[in-house]
Amino acid sequence: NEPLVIGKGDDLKVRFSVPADYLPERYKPLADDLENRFSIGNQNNIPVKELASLPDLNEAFSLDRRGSFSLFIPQHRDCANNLISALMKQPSFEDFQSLGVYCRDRCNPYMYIYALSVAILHRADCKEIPLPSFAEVLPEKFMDKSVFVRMREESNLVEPGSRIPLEVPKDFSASDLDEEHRVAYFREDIGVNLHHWHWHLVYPNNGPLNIVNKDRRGELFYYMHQQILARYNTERLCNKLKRTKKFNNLREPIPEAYFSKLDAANTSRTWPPRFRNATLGDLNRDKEGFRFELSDLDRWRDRILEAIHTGTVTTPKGDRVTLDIERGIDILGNMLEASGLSINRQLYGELHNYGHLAIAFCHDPDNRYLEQFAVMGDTSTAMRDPIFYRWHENINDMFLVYKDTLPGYTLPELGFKDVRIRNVELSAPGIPMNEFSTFWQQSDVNLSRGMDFTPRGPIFARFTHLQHAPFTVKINVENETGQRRWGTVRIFLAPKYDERNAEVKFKDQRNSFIELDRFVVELPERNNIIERSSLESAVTIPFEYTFRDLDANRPEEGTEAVANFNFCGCGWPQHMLIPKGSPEGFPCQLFVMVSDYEQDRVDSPQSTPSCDNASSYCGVRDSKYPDRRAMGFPFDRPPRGGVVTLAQFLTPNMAVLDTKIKFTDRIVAKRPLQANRALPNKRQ
Ligand code: CUO
Repeated sequence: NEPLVIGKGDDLKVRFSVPADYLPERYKPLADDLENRFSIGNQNNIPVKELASLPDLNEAFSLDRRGSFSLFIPQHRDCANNLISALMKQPSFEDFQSLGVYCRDRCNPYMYIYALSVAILHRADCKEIPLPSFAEVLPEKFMDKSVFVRMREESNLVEPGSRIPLEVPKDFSASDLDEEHRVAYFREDIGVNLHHWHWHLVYPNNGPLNIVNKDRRGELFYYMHQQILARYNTERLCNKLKRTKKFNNLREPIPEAYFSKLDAANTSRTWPPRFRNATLGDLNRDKEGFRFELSDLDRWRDRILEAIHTGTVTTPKGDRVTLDIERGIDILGNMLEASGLSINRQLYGELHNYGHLAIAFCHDPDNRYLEQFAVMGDTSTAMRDPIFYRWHENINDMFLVYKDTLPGYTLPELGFKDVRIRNVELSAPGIPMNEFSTFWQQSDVNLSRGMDFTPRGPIFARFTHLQHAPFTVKINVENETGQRRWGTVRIFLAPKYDERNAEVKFKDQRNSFIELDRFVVELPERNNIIERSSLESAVTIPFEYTFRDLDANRPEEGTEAVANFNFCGCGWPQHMLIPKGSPEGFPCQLFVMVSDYEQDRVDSPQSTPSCDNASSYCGVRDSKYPDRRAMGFPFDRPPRGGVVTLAQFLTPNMAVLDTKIKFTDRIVAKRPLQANRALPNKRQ
């Protein structure tokens, strides 16, 4: 461990000059020696101011430095919130930096990185500080532990520059004997897991109110996770698996096993696995300071369903609040999660978070084996496990029960007077019209920043991940109003057939549409041709944000791209935009709609939107969610009376294109490392 240097890995070539009093007691006698040993020349030393008075951080420091950290555990959250509040309150950037340096060697490192990241994302004076990729800071949470042993060997024997990338096998966590493994490429994708970690950083479930209370936060919790499920289920169908089944009977054995092969370097333990047919038990974890029974979860679920069926929730004072069309889903999202904005945590409990814990501790519910939680307990690893989707299906199902109580959208709500879509085309160079093309690609991630070892210098892990050929959607929109109009284009994709090879019924299909893009267009002419590249999608972050070399890809200081870099860590990875498809071509329906921007516009002035890169799943920093419609519109509510098929659902401003996703089962693209690649400065 290097007490003095922030940013492991000497390729960063900066260090903080730490006031001697900041060193932990253990290292104080070594101050001079450490100063000499880690000195790297004057020009890269960052002087750290000594704070006149330090805030009370006893709670933050009480969390075991060599233990684990979970956002789902209330006590851990309280510790993190103590640190977040202190970091947020620092009056100047220098004070903030100073406190960050002071805390680094006194805190649990997982909690520290979380709290520091939240603070950097939310402090006005940190907008231009890019967060390093979390997969580089803590690679142990994203890849097979065997890679680290190989890495040490390679680094010890071979000079930087001559080292070869260490290939991480695609099938490291299981074999095809386990049929769930067919979708492991999705569950274990680095970008997918980074997105989930980042989403929960941008939308912390608890903490200072000014951080938690964001526009339509609860609704976005519902929508982002609903979209993950829709995507996962499409991947399952592509791989001839049934859609995932909700896990709602908590006493039922869980047939899906999971062995992550991840390492927990900080605790020197491996992540506990879950064996086949494991069952949950009542939790009594004195170590983490919580206990609850499975019957508590059942009771909360019943109360939530009762609230949905009666259309009202009860506040702690006993008042009834209606779950109306405007706010209902937002109230429910915060209540089910539960976030600090829950309308009544006493009554409705903490269903989603405690479900994560019940599953994550099922191997040791009362701590008799002194085991820590499994991957379901951590937002950066939870999506690896098949049970994540089954648990979230259960949560999502309750949201759907609510949505089904709402009336279908009327024709005027769906329509756009005198505006119609004439034609939609999908094209990609070298690929048959109206087809998506998917394949495997290899990309590299620099591991050296996340590792404490010498000799230093870059060393890369090479991953095989899904990729698709970039494509363009061309839409011909006719505007017969005789006036310049504005519209919002909404593009979705859904499987055409279900697991029995029968055409999906619209009542099911509407829940399986995955959003591909949403953007505003001007319709000045009678006949308008709109061409939109998949690289501009409002759902995704650019490829370079996932697989990036921090230094090579760092945007230039002072550019807009710098401000975009952070919040934009949140966003669906571009390489996972299109599901895998199948070698014979997986039939899908591409849905395109142009809605009336007058009905979509968000009125509040957008204060200099900094990151609006992936606004569909992540919102826009410091701004309202940029679309007034319910998230998932027009598929979030049941269809209007009499509508049974997708064709019947369509109004003239919508169109459907039958497409196929054709998958080539080989590594088609290898992406060599490139220095100084410019980051696309993508706007919504
Ligand atoms: Cu994102 Cu369950 O909420 O993990």
